[in-house]
Amino acid sequence: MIEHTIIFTGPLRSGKTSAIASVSDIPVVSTQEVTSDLVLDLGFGITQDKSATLVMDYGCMNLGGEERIHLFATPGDERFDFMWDALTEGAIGVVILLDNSRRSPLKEMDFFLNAFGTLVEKRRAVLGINRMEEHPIPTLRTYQERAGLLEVQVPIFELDPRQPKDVRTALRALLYSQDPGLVQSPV
Ligand SMILES: Nc1nc2c(ncn2[C@@H]2O[C@H](COP(=O)(O)OP(=O)(O)OP(=O)(O)O)[C@@H](O)[C@H]2O)c(=O)[nH]1
Ligand SMILES: [Mg+2]
Repeated sequence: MIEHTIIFTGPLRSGKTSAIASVSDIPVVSTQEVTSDLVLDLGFGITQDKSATLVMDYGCMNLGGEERIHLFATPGDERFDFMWDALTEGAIGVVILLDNSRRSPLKEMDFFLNAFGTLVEKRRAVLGINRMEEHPIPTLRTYQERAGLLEVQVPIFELDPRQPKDVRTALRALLYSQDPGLVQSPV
């Protein structure tokens, strides 16, 4: 069996758990935490009590034959960021999800490109921007210009994590950078 690992990361509520749930062949193994003291900042001063990933989420995709991808989602909360390096070591790539409704998604982009710098340098990262349907600004071009300034080469997509086809597009881009032959597989 050939095993690959792909990480989904990004700020709080950027759709990491949803993305894994969209494409996983198994029910997502989730560590969701629902706490009354967890008040999420949804931007524009709107806050909401909700559940969030506490430690990690796990899903899995069979590519057919003897190949499968393990999918891990980090928590948005940085309390567990010490685990990121260990996860990165075994991963073929990272999907960085950014929430376009946040106040400073470009700053968050900088933060995550830096935190997952080892994969980004090897061009094993893609950026997925969500909530663009309601928040079209910053545009993809702005993100691309920012990436250009930082001298990083990453594919940048509009990505609704609830849509399997959007998540699959991001995964395909990552697999392609790993091995163009893999794109034949039914991701
Ligand atoms: N309208 C809209 N809702 C979205 C989008 N992406 C995610 N959501 C919603 O945002 C909420 C949070 O999504 P999650 O998948 O839990 O986000 P997460 O990144 O795992 O969150 P944490 O684990 O708390 O960091 C869910 O209710 C999603 O359905 C999007 O592109 N558009
Ligand atoms: Mg989550």
